[in-house]
Amino acid sequence: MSAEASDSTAPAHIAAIAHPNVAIVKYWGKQVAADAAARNENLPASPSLSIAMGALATRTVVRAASEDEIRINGKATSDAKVANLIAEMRRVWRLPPLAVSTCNDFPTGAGLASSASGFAALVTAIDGAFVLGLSAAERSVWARRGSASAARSVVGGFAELEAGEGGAWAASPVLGKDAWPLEIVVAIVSEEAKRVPSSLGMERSRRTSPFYSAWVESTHDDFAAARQAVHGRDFAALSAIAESSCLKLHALMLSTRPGLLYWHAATLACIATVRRLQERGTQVFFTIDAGPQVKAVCMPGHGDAVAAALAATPGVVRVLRSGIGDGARCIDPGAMDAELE
Ligand code: 2P0
Repeated sequence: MSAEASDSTAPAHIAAIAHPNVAIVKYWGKQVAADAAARNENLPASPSLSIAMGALATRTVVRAASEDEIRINGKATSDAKVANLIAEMRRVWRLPPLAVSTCNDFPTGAGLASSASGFAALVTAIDGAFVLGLSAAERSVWARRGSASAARSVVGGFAELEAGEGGAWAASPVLGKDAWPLEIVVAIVSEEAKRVPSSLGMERSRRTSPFYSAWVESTHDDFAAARQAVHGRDFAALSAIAESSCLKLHALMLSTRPGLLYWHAATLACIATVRRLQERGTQVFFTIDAGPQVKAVCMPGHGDAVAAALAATPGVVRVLRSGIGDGARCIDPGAMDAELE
């Protein structure tokens, strides 16, 4: 990529698809930025590891237009993070005004990582539309600038995000999606968007929680152990690390001032359900991100029992089931047009 803005010519329009991801080892906190340029890099304070949910998707179409326009789920919106990322890309490429239209087939802003799939799809669509020729690692870096978890959705499968050579942060694959076909059952307990967005919440944790430095430090160890468990397909080890990282994150959130409490009563009921399943020998573990939904990750063959038990848990609105998904990629825009009509 050159520092000089370079001309980019576009075909009519391009669509891309990306999947949200479930963090197994969580990211919550950014490196302290010395200036605006460093702030735009959006560098995490600690590494993270995730699995993509192939049955949930964001689809995004990008077109050259007379002025910038962003539509999310059919509604025109002004999204500062999207505008900021496009502005950053324009410092490198001479992009025309863009019409961006993005649709999620799952609840938006409710702890299901819609910003992860959203920025992964956006960067992939812009790369495709303007033939920028970016590698997956470069798209991951651009997506990270929008939302750090989006770096992992570019890669898909089992993905890790950590500091690379010279402190550059791009996600990379740990295992492909077919190498260990785990299933994810998502218990939706509320479809409402969260009140405190993640970026704001994590900055508040950094500033106010007495546990923040222990969180960052211990996450490096969790990350190394999780990566080893994934490489070894060791479900018991991965379960222990994932539940611990999840509960530690929520303890950090609770110790933030004012406290961040994303759980609902039904969230706790779902944890109790997963615990009961585990006592009966079902191979499953729970994890929860910045929202009330519970994601139950299970070994192949255990999904039916987990989905039935979570669907019967009081307060659960519905359950979604997913296998592990691919990374972000361009798709036929015709299919997308039909969906958006
Ligand atoms: C994660 N979360 O690792 C953690 C777990 C939520 C809980 O990444 O500020 O939307 O845009 O980089 O990626 C949510 O935060 O935050 C998140 P920004 P992002 O998936």
